[in-house]
Amino acid sequence: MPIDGNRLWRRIETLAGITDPDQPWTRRSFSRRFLEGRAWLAAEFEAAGLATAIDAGGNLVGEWAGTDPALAPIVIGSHSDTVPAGGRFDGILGVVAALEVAQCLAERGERLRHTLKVCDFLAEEPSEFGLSCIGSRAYAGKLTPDMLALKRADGLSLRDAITSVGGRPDELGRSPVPRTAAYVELHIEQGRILETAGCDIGVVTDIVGIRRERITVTGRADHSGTTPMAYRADALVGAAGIIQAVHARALALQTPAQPLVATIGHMVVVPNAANAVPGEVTLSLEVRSADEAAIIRFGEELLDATRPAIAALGLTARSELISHVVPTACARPIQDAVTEAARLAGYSSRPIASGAGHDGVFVAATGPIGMIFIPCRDGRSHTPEEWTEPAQAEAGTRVLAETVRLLDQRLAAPGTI
Ligand code: HGY
Ligand code: MN
Ligand code: MN
Repeated sequence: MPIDGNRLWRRIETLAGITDPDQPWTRRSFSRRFLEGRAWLAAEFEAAGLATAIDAGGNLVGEWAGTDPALAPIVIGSHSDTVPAGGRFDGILGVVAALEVAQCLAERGERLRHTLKVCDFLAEEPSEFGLSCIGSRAYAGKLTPDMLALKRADGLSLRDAITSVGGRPDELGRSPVPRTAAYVELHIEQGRILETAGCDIGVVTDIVGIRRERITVTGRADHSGTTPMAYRADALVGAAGIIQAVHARALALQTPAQPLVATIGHMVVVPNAANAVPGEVTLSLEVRSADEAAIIRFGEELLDATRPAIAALGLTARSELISHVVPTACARPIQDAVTEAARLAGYSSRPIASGAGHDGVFVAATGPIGMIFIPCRDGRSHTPEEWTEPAQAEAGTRVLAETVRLLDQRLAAPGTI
C-alpha cells in the first residue's frame, strides 16, 4: 500500500501541536484542547473519505466499508489524549497511522472484505475521573453506571463529560457488545528493548495487568510551631515510609520471567501548608505485572509490612481499589500476521511484552487483538523528550497496512486463523 510518509509525519506534528502552550505536550481528555484535536481529526477522517461519527462511548470512528457486510470489522487506531506534559507520539501515532492506512485504501478505491474502522478511543490515559481507557471500556460494554457516576474535582460527572464530547452515555448497555474481527494498534514501545536490539518492529505478545489503589494515611493536623515532636501524628512521615517500602518491595520482587513494577506517582497532602503538621496523605499506588496474583498481593502485603511503623507514629493506613485491569494476551494469529507483514515489508521484528497499558485490553472482550511497536529514543515516554524517527513511524505504518491486508484475507477464510 503506498503509505505517504510525509503526510503521516505532517499529521503527527499537527495533532501533537494542538497542545496546552504552557505545558507541551498536553491534550488532556475532555479539555478544550482535546476537543480542538478531535475536530481536526474528524475533518481529516472525512476528507480521507471515511464515514465519520462519534459513537455512544465518545469514540471518534471513521469507517471504510468492506465488500462483505456479514463480516465483523477490522479495527485499527489508538488514542489522541495525552498525560500532562506528555509526548508527541503516545497514542497520536496509532490514530494517524490508522487514518493513513484507510486513506490509502480510499484513494485507490480499494475495498477490503472486512469493513475497516479507524478509532480514536476516548481518554485512554488516566483521567481526572480516576479512570483510564474510558472509550474502549464503553466500546466493550464495560463502562458501568458507577463509573459513569464518577465525578471530577469540579463536580462534572463522567456521564456528562462523555456527552460533552458528543457521546450518548444513555445508549451504553442497550445494544449488544460489537464483534471485532481483529483489533491492531500501532504504538511506540515506551521502553528500550527495540532500540537496544536495533530491531525495527515489536510483535506484542501480551499487555501487562495494571492495578491502582488509593492509600490513605491518617494522622492529625496540628500547628507546626507549637506541637512538640513527641506529640505529633504526622501523616506525611508515615506516607514517606510507605513510599520507601513500595520501591524496596518492587525491587525485591523482580524476576526476569515476571517483571513487576510499582509506583507512587501522585500524592495529596492535607492541609498542605508549610506551618501545619500533615493530618492526612493520599497516595496513588500503581502495580503492574503479567502475573495478576502478584499485583493483587502487593498492596495487601505492603500494608501488612508497614502497619507496625505506621502505628508507632500514631497513624492508620487503609487502601481502596481504584481500578484493576487483567493481563491480556495478543492473539497468536495476529502476532503471526504482524511478523509476516514486517518480513514482507522488509523490516526486522521480534516478540515483545508491553509494560504499558493500552485500549486493547478492553477491546479484547469483542475479538482478537494485536499490537505493533516501533522503537522510541532512549525508551522515553510520558515526557516531552518522547521521540521516534519519521522513518520508524513510516515503517510501523507500512507494517500496520500489510497486517490489515493479511488479516483481511486470512480472517475471511474461516479455519485459516
Ligand atoms: O499508563 C500506560 O501504561 C499507558 O500509557 N496509558
Ligand atoms: Mn500513555
Ligand atoms: Mn498510549
